[in-house]
Amino acid sequence: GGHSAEARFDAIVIGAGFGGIYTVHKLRNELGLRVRCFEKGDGVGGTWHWNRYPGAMSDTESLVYRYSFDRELAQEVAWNRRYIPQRDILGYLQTVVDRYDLGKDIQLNTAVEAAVYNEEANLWTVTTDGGESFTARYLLTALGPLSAANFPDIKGRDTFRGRLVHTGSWPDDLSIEGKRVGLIGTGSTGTQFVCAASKVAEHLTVFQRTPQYNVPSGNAPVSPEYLAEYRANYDEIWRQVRLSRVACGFEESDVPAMSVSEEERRRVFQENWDKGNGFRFMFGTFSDIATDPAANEAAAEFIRSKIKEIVRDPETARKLSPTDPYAKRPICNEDYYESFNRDNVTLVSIKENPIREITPTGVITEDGVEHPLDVLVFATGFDAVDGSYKRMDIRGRGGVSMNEHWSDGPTSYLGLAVTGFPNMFMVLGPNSVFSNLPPAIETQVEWLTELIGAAEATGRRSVEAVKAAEETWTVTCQQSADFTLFPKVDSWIFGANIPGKKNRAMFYFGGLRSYREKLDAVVTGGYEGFTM
Ligand code: FAD
Ligand code: NA7
Repeated sequence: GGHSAEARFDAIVIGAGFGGIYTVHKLRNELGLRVRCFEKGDGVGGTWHWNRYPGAMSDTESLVYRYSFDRELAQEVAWNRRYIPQRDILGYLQTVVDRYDLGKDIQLNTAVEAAVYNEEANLWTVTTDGGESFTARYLLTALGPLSAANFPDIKGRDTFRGRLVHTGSWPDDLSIEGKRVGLIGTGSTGTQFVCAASKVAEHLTVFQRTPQYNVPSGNAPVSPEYLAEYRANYDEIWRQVRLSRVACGFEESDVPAMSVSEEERRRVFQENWDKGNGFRFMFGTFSDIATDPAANEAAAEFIRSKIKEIVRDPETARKLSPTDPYAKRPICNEDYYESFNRDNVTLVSIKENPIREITPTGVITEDGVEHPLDVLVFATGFDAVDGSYKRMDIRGRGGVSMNEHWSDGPTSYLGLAVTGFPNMFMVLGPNSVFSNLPPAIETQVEWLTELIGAAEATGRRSVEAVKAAEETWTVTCQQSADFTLFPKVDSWIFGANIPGKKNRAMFYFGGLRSYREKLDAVVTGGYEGFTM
């Protein structure tokens, strides 16, 4: 430990998910820097290391839920369904780590507790939970936007004598087969869990606070021809992704919903319902589902009509039907609504009938009913975007802490850098682009690699975001959010899921293409908004 020569690096990377893995590769293998990556988990993979709950999978398609940088790997790897399950995403990321020999520079089982900038030495000092410290000129945080679990302290929570787990740290030894399972939370995670658990649990009780709009994912086997076509059209597919808004690999619509007849609207909704995928339903049907109230209500009404059609019990169908706008990150599943037709699945609306308390043997609701359980699953989401930052002590120039700097909510310049924190760069920091994330991660890591390469080549000691640039980007992101209906509903995208958290934009809603154009313009302008 301490400041010995061997503890000194050119760059320290924190986190070994999609973001951190690629960052280590680029900085070490391309720029030739001495890099050390710290990961608190006992394996690489980030999200896909931690989220091992039954049913865990990506809900953006396999085709684009991967790196694009390695075309040769794309010729070799195969997948057999439209969506990749957790185990296979993890395997894919492990393959990338092995292929580029990154493992030797990734120190697992190591949580970084503090990172402090020393202005005189122009070095970051990082301290770990093992009491070691390391220094580096550059600090790259790839902590993950959805890595800090939200584990609400519901009354009686810690008295439960069965297994109580959060989906974001699912233990390998837990099987729910033949068990009485309770589930709190019906977001993307909870609904995936329902589809899987309903088929194996003896009984599944779903405690739903707010229903969400679900559409079919259209998951199905992919043919060898499909993969061959992917490989043959590789460049074109990824070019389209980078020139699109949500980067999901389909063409976004430019037709406003109200510009066509009601009959045509229903036809388009049905066609996309049949194709499957949440982002496709929101952005591939019409151009303005996320922005125009009438268009949004048309899509919402279509989904509600499907719930009525699918769910046999009218009371259950009513409880499952959202009434607020369709304006959260769109989710999709294999057979979510169908699951409620099973005899072993019960829906409890805890908005109408709240949880009174968790007991050693189950959950008691306000109506006095006791729901006996062997396993209680919290699919209650994450303290998103800045959650993992807040759990660390990060100090920039003058000892100012990141938590102080972000006391009004997290801000950044371009999702990448923060004023007062020189040579610290974030991957998927606050106000990064809202899209399918691997292409956003590649965009940022490639851009940062160029920036660091330029700083190294010209002998710049430090790179820092200018205050005015950070303020302008913050306003740009808020405006981009206000242009949509998303701020009208409470979700993690705005921090509204965490009691006491400031409710504000934490993403740029202008789309990946526009985000990339902005990054290009910053370079063309001589790294406009940065002091070097
Ligand atoms: P992560 O994968 O979260 O990696 C961050 C790593 O940093 C973690 O391993 C964490 O342990 C580590 N870390 C954090 N703090 C510290 C510390 N102080 N010290 C040491 N290590 C630390 N996105 C999509 O685009 N499409 C999807 O379909 C999709 N599905 C998802 C499903 C689930 C269940 C979840 C939770 C997320 C999903 N996401 C999806 C978002 C997903 O998080 C991103 O796509 C992507 O995996 C993020 O990669 P990352 O490297 O930025 O962060
Ligand atoms: P989400 O989308 O934040 O969903 C969390 C769910 O848990 C949601 O239904 C919440 O209801 C519910 N919740 C949260 N706190 C409580 C309490 N205290 N009591 C009852 N219910 C609660 O997280 P996910 O993990 O599903 O998805 C996050 C992202 O990860 C997702 O978009 C993908 O990108 C992967 P609420 O809606 O707040 O009423």
